[in-house]
This record gives sequence, structure tokens and C-alpha cells, in this order.
Amino acid sequence: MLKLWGRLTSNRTQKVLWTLAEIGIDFDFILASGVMGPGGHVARGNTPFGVVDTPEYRALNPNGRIPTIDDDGYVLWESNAICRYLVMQYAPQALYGNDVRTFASATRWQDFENNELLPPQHELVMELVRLPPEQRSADNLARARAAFNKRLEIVEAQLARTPYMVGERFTFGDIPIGIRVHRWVLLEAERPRFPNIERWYAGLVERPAFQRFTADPANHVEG
Ligand SMILES: N[C@@H](CCC(=O)N[C@@H](CS)C(=O)NCC(=O)O)C(=O)O
Repeated sequence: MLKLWGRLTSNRTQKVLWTLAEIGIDFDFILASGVMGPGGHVARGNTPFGVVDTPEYRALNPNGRIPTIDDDGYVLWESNAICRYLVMQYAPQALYGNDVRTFASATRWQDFENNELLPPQHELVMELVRLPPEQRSADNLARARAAFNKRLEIVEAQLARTPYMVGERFTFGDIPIGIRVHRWVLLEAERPRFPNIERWYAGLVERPAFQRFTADPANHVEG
């Protein structure tokens, strides 16, 4: 059976969990982390899940990071590469219409999420949730918020043109952006209005695969 190492609160692990839920295959989930464990972040005195520093895990993933998969002896790390592998191997029709251009466009949104949305949102999570209050900075928070909202204008413009990030149907390109938007909704009580993002997000939260691992706020905004 496919094995996945990670933790529910990791946004990169979340991409893989949501993808696996869309595909609908069974897997073993092995909790692993150097910085988080039951109860939250080590900064709050919690013991990490561990595993990531063991020689066995480093042999699978020399970065000592999560997620990693082992699919019947085929080992892969880097969350977006894992998602691409899983959709090509198990659900090309369902998750990109088995079409090369749809596939490439979906990977474009994976890259956009990783390069543009993730860095400012990481700052937002640190400033709003994870850092001890005395280490937080109002300037950093304002900068991160402005940068994130600016990138969302690009998502809004795409969703004004197409119902989903890539055309008429849900694809794996919706998953990473969907996770960012879900976190943003949970983190920020006051948000600028993006009507097309709101319409698209309302559809995503209805998906059983989203509800399975991704919906729970505890996996996103608790530190
Ligand atoms: N580019 C890598 C980054 C992996 C990464 O930084 N993962 C974080 C969790 S989202 C991690 O390993 N954090 C340390 C830990 O939990 O031990 C990927 O997308 O898989």
C-alpha cells in the first residue's frame, strides 16, 4: 500500500492528502515532523513527531522534510512532484482530462502557488499564529498581508475568465491554490472582496475530497 510521511498541519502534506482523497486510493499515513507534534509547534513546548531525522527516513528523503511517498518501492519527495506523479499514475482523466496542455496549465498554478502565494502566507501564519506574541511584528504582518492580497488579484482575474483555475473543470491545479485560499479565509476575518474567488471556493468546500483532510481549521491555523 502507498505510504505517505507528513503531518496534517503541513500545507505541503495537505496538497498530497487532498490529491489522494480526489483519487480515492487507500494509503498509510505516517506522522513525521521535526518541528510539530501532538499539541502543536515545538516553540510551545511540544515534542515533535520525529522520524525525519532518522537514517531510514533520510535515505528516502535527504532533505529530512515532509511530505515523502513510497508507492510500492517508488520513492518521491517534493510535494508538487508527488501530486503530479499521483495524478498521472492514478487519475489522468479525472484530474486533468488526460490532456497535455491542461496538465501543463495545472502545473503552472502549482508553481505560482509555491513561488508567489506560499512565501507571504507563511509570513502571515507566523505573525498571526505561530510566533510567540513578543516576537511578532506589525510591519511584517502588514507587508505579508499586502503581498498576499496582491497575488490573489491574479487568481481572481483567472477565475473571472474560467470557472476553475484551468478551464471548465476541476483539475489538480485547483488544489494548491484552494489550500492557500482556505488558510486565508481561516486566518483573516476581514478580507478584500474577490467575488470570483468566493464563488470558486464555495464550490471547493463542497467537495468530499476537500472535506476529508483539508477542511478542518485545526490543520491550518493552530500553531
Ligand atoms: N519544497 C518542499 C518543501 C518541504 C517542506 O519544507 N516541508 C515542511 C512542511 S510544509 C517541513 O518539512 N517542515 C519541517 C518539519 O515539519 O519537520 C516540498 O514542497 O515538499
